[in-house]
Amino acid sequence: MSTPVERWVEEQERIYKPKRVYWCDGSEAEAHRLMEAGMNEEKIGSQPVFAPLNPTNWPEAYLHHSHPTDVARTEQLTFVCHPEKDQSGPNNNWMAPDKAKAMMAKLADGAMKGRTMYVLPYMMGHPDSPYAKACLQVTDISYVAVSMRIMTRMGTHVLKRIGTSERFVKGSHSVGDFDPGRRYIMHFPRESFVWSIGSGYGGNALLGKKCFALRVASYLGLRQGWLAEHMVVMGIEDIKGRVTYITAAMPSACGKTNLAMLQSALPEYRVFTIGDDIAWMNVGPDGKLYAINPEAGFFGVAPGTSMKTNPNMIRTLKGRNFYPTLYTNVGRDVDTNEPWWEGLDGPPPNMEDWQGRPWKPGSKEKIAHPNSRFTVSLYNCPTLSKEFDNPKGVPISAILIGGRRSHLMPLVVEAFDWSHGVFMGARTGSETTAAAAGAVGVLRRDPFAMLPFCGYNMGDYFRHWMNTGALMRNPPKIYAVNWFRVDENGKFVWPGFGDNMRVLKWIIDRVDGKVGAKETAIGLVPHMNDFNMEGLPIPRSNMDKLFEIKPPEWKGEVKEIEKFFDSFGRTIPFELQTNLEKMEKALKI
Ligand code: OXD
Ligand code: MN
Repeated sequence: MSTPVERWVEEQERIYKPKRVYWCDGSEAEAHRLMEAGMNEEKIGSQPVFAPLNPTNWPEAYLHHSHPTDVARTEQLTFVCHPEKDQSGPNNNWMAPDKAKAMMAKLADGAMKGRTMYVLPYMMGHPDSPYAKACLQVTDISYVAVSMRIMTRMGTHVLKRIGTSERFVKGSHSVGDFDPGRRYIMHFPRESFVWSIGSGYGGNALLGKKCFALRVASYLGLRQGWLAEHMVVMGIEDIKGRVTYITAAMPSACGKTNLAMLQSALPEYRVFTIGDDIAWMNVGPDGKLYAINPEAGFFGVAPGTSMKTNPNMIRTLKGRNFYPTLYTNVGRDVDTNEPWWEGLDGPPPNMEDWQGRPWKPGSKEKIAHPNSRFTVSLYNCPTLSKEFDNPKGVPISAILIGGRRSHLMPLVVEAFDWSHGVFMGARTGSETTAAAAGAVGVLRRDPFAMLPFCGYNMGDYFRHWMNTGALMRNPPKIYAVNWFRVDENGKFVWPGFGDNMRVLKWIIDRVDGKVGAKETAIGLVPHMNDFNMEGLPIPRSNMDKLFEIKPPEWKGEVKEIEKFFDSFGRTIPFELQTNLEKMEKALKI
């Protein structure tokens, strides 16, 4: 008798008709074989899937060029298929599940002819964690198989854990012919099933990440009473060795990875990394909120990463523990065969761009794609927390919610209470980045940085956040943060990076009840003499600019928030409306 896992894989084989089926065991020897296949057998267009980079400075490093039309998440081709449109909400594209499956079956029919179908058994979360989930993905490209081995805990042990159970998470993936017209990422949250065709890009193809650990898991969290969030998880140790754990939600390409492994500008603090992208948060038996990072790797944005901005990431990339590290759509120094991206250092004279084309010095074209990425194991990270593998997770004292706002939003604001914090999360706006296809720099509402990742109606999601607060004896404090305010000349006012520790210090002091705060119409802000400005390279007047609240500017914002909340109709919790009205009154606008 075959098991449900075997039967599902046989069904996938019947659909895709691959030349052969290969079950991955997650071993390092196998990773070497997959890299060989990617260098010698598989191609994207005329280029091999992987090319080795200079291992002297960049150990175990390989370059991957994606298909040029396949460089970011494609939100317009991403669907969440609940039985009713209203269950997916205005925040998602929707198609009836049967219709979506029929369409995908046509695209999938024979799509793996002449190719290998890799079967990937993997865990999201530590296998011993009560919060972990056992998953299976099929794919037809070594890039995805190797990336999943870095990003998750992959191996035969997962098959043993699933055994004869029907309850495993299913991901069906084929790159198809990379035709954007035949590219869809379809989610069926009620069946814990994702079907993705036509893209090899991380967020569309590594199905454990955005597709399962956020879209499908957020829906599981709604049903089971927990939260799947687009958040950093980190510990901050003070000089006495006491660690405060926090999570932080920020939209894609807004500095989550830099924050997760920040090198503190204040010598009395050290940061320990648990995760840079996804947090699963459960209320523990003691009534506190605990977070795990379900992933095991970083899929980070390369441009802007340097010894100056994120030295710990450069150390991670140059670490030697876990094979291999992948570089996708970065540039290449032709003389030294090293990876290169904007912001790393001055451009070497002889470069190839992200598509492998010679780059002419002086050209205005980017060398690395703005959304070029590295894929590297968290176990390489020198700041990895010793709690990373703790199955229980870490207790969370504060939740930060960030956006990229060049105006209006102060550097940091504390919520009056949980309900006000949920309001702050729900109303968050952010200027768009290159992590998703489409225009960059356009302001859109991105509540809790989850707009592209919430696997159900966001009105119900806000209600779920409200309810989760009520389950806790002492819920974490909630903060809105914004590192991106600019001055009259368009220059960032706040230095960011290691200096963000100053904001974190104030938050820790607040959590510990050591300092007071100033009440404003939009929340609590620091008294400047409680805010550590020692050695800060900006004048006090600029600090005032960072906390300035200009009621006339807020008028438009309030209108926008109102419109946004209205778009959810009856599902929007009344508490959000009440908080909005209170804020409007307090601003006297
Ligand atoms: C990511 C994203 O890749 O948010 O993490 O796009
Ligand atoms: Mn992300």
